[in-house]
Amino acid sequence: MNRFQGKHAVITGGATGMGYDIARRLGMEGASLSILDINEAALSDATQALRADGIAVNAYQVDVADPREVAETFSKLIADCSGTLDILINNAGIADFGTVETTEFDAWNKVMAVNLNGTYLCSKAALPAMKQRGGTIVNFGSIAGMVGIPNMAAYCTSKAAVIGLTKQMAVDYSKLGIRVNCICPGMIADTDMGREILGTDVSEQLMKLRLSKYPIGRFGKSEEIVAAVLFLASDEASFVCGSAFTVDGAMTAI
Ligand code: 1HS
Repeated sequence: MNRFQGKHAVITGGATGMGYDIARRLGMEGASLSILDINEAALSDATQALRADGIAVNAYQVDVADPREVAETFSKLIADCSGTLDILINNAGIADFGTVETTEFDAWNKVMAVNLNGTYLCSKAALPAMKQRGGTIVNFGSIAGMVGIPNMAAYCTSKAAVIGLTKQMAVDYSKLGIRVNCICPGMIADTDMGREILGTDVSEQLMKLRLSKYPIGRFGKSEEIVAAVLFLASDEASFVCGSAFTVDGAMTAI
């Protein structure tokens, strides 16, 4: 398939993990890329690997939680791609563990700053260029924004806010030719974040309890989220707008 021929896609957190996989799949289907990441060494490795696959890519080191850095980065990348910004994937995100009582205020603020403010700031910086010829934004919500996950107070709250922001932006921008959706993954076992969350299960019993919430009988795989993100970003999803698109093995259906 060549669904993204002639399109330019921006992926935050694009140097590693699922962000890298999304970037690579978009590139393999014809998109040119801007990958953004806080990790400079990972950006350099990712850029080399993507170019070796014949993908046109520019890389930008940025902290998505920093308003000044985001504004400067987007003004540079928009100039570099001659203003043709078609797709924004707000993938950058972090997890944190704790109840409301045990979550320190600094940790709370950091999760909000990356997951929520980062999504807001990158969208704000991309929209003026995107409005010129239409486009699409895919945010990263989570089932954790729909149901409470034990010991993840800040993460759940940040993802619920991203779902709200997604719906709000869809209302303001759909009439301008910009579709905004969010993907809401369930537990994805083969990502750094998935491993981090599963690592909090101190016993076999806790792991079984987590798994028992998944009617499909297993956790998800990164490639299953990547495929859904590409669908949302593609013209095949032309009437999908303001959606919190669950990819969760029916975890939130029961
Ligand atoms: C990482 C992704 O946002 C999903 S959080 C899922 C936690 S649980 O369902 O395994 O408890």
